[in-house]
Amino acid sequence: MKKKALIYGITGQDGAYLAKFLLNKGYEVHGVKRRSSSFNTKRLDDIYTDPHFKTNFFLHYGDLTDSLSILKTISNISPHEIYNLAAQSHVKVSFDVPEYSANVGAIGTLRILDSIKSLNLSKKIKYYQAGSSEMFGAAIPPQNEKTNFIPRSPYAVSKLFAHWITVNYREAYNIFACNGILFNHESPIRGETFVTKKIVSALYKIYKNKQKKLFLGNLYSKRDWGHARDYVRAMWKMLQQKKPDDYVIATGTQYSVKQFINLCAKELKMNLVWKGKGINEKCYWNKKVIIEIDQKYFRPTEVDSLKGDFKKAKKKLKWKPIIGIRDLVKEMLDYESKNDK
Ligand code: NAP
Ligand code: G4F
Repeated sequence: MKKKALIYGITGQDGAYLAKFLLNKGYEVHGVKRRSSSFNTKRLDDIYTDPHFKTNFFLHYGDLTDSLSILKTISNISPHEIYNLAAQSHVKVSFDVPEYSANVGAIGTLRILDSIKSLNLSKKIKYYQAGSSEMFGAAIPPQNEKTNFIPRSPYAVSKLFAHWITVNYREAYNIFACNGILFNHESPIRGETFVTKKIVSALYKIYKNKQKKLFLGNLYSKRDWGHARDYVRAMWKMLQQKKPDDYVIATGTQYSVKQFINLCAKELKMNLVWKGKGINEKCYWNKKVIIEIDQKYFRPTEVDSLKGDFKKAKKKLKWKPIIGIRDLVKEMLDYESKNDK
């Protein structure tokens, strides 16, 4: 029998990669999209087919703040696997909309888990929870499954609730539920306001003389950046194990935001010169200032250094990342060039 998967957050970066991955594995894929005043399914254009004709891909309206829609969708579809990738996923924005971020990220997770339990589907459905390395916050790197969580944002705190409620429903109701603790992962279809996409897209435009300047916040935080294509494979692998468990997914390497900029510039053969310190630091290209610091992009509390230790995933899931940071940068730049109008 064909396996059925239900993806919350299908219109996001990871949702799009996971949907394609599961369709290639022969799954029937269902996804939940939010109603919005303009199209929000751009990332799915290449796999969407008219449901009036034969297809393995279906979209349904819903929202993680709406318990009734969650209960109805899970009951109607009765999937074998649920992947909960939905969240207000921008850390800086979570300081502006903390209650909403918690409603979706924390209580939304509870709503799905409790629907599985209430519908007596605990034995049938396997559940994946999109946890985050942000939960480690101020913990000293390298971080692994045994590292203490010291969250530094409303987003991270909401993800911690989601993490522990997933553990609790696994233990209390025997649900096959796994937490993936994923470090940053990027791609050409990364949201425009995350730092890698913002840098790649702006540097490319500056290089083509279509933009004059880029404004950024903290250049010295360090992140462990992988590729989303590698990371969705790990999500699926977690649900194929004999027992449910929690796993760190990372590359084990880290770069600062400034190093990431320099990697992009190298790929574009742009010779950058950095001058000044703190908020007065500036980056020059061809004697013109192209990058400046704007205080508004700093967070009230920052996560300075993330670097994952993924030994457990390597041993138990036989997973490791394939795409390195240089290939990630190349792929992101190629995408900008192909979509340059
Ligand atoms: P993303 O591109 O921001 O996608 C988030 C998805 O959640 C979108 O489909 C969005 O829908 C949906 N969503 C937001 N609010 C919702 C609501 N109230 N009800 C239903 N759906 C809602 O995020 P991503 O990078 O793919 O990340 C996927 C998940 O992994 C997120 O939970 C994120 O927090 C987590 N995570 C990401 C990373 C990373 O580096 N990418 C690392 C660790 C964990 P719209 O398209 O309509 O906005
Ligand atoms: O790209 P970012 O916004 O990603 P951040 O905050 O690490 O969060 C991402 O990864 C998490 C996993 O650890 C996910 F859970 C989360 O959903 C999201 O996908 O920022 C990365 C770093 C930060 O230190 C930030 O302060 O870049 C710094 N930064 C500097 N200038 C900036 C900017 N970030 C953004 N978004 N925009 C800037 O102009």
